[in-house]
Amino acid sequence: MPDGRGDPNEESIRLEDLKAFRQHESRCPGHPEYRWTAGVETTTGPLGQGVANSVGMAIASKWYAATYNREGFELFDYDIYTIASDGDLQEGVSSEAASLAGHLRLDNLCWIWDNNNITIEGNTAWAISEDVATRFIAYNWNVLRVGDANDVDALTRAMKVFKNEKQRPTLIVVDSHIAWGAPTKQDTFSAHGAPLGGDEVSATKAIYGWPDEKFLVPPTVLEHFRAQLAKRGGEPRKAWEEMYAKYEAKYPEEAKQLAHIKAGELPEDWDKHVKEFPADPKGLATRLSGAQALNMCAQGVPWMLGGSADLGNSCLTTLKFPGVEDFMAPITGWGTYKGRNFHFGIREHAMGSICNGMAISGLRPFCSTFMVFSDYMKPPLRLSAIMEIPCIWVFTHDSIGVGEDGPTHQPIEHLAALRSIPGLHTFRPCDANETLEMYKHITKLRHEPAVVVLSRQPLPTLDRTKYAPASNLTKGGYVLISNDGGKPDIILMATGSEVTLMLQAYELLIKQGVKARAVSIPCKELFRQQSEEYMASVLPDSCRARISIEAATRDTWGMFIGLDGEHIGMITFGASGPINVIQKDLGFTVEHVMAAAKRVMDKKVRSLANEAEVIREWKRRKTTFAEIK
Ligand SMILES: Cc1ncc(C[n+]2csc(CCOP(=O)(O)OP(=O)(O)O)c2C)c(N)n1
Ligand SMILES: [Mg+2]
Repeated sequence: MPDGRGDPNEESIRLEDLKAFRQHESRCPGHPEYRWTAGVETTTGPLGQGVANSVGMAIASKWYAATYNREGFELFDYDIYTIASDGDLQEGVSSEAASLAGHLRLDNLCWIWDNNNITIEGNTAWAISEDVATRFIAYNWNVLRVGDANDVDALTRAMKVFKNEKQRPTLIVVDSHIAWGAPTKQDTFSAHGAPLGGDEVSATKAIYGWPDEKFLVPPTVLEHFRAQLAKRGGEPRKAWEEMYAKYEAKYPEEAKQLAHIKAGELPEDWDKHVKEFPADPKGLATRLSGAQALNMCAQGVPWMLGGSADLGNSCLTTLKFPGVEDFMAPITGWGTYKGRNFHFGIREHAMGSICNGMAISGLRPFCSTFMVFSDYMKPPLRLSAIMEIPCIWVFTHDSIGVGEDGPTHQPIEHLAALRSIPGLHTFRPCDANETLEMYKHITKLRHEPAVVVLSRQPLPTLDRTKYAPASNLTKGGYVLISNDGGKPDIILMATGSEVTLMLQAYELLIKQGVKARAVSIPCKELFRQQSEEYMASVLPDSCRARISIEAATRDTWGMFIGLDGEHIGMITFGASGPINVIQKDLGFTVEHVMAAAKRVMDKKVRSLANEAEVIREWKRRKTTFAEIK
């Protein structure tokens, strides 16, 4: 989907842009950037991301073809070509992505490997000795070799073999030389990052038989290029547009969907399956209400699709409404390329990068894993924010509530990490209706990626006749309940599972005659985008006795609680055991909140020295067997 800046008919990169390579605001930045320079299809700075994105793009091509092509109307049959470097193929993410591409039999995918044996430190032989081609054969790829990058005939033959391959993705190993022709710099690692230098450039041009001029484009070259491109692209484009006009007449519903996808819009009645949750003190885990809310939204948006890294049964992100299939190679008999449920396998990193490729292709992908494993997918999370593409990242088992799975599975610092990514909106809803409002909000996003943080344990579905409506979620934070008439003695804040605890403390406080308010902040980033007036109405400056409660590190709570407030959160890793035991052990009890409330109202906030003592105590308790001996 073309989505670059400015006029689509304007030249994407002009000679002046090339001259401003790497300069501020240049269309030729250090690494090409999606939505910055028209024609750049993805942001590929971190090695491995681009090739993994290409698997998502190839998936999208297959999905569009299977979903929208009709007999006599081959609207979609496009292939994806990717130029891969040594570094791309050394990165683990490319192995995960290639493994899945081979498994899915994406015969529309062609990686062209610039096999120049050079990376930044030196020769590739210093760091890698495996037979990459054989590895790709094991991944079920068709592997071809072109022994000389300048052999255009051999390259053309390889491309033809790719076009005829109907079972597997293709890897073309192209042997090449970095800085080819440079008399002293060819095949050296210094040619990767540093300019060759004036003399070396002149000497190289002499070897090429090229005039020694800078930024020279002879008019004949320009004419040839324009004539070729117009001739090659113009006719097929016209034919395609004619076919599309007939398709539109014959299949108006499908054409309407395609128009929506292209414009980044939703179908008019996309939310017709959306239904609020009734109040329920017992409630349900937000991963469960999330499953229902995701299904309600996805049922109305046919191009919302995704899956999990083998945790679909726990994260509950499987689409379950009638007509949904698994995305599989049809030959397996387990699904089709029309499928909307994906099995990414235990390949979190590639799952993220593949979703980015799908989003760039106009689809609305979601994917899920346990929140603690979001670490495995940090690069694509970050890139979705840089590229401003609306991926939906679903992370369940969001805190110490995972109980018996213990500290390795209890995300503590992850909320802080996710919230620290500019442009990424992280949501941690407190009940079923906030979860539903969150999915409604996210479904409408066009350029913002969103993180969905969901609980494993049940949370009460709040009675919204008593508490403020969940639709306030779109403001990021709101007063759930108050008895303070605008002048609170204390403000309590919480997100997700800790909202229940906050409300218990709130009830006790008002019984004691305290003027209090309880604030739910499901999305800090959205909250911070509200007007000053709104922020001040939720968190009035007059009240500095403030408490935040979240079973995670303190991260940015300081900006809401101020110097006089206290955060009830995690300083150490969690522990293994039943959830109620752990919550008590780690201080998530109403008694603890009440004690903190008294401290902040008495202006006797706990000092940092107390935190140091908590850490010392934690270490004492973790004294190892070896040390005891
Ligand atoms: C994930 C990641 N790690 C490290 C880098 C820094 N880096 C940039 S290029 C490169 C390797 C260059 O070798 P190659 O990929 O073979 O490209 P060539 O120099 O042959 O064009 C490295 C390590 C990066 N961009 N991304
Ligand atoms: Mg190289």
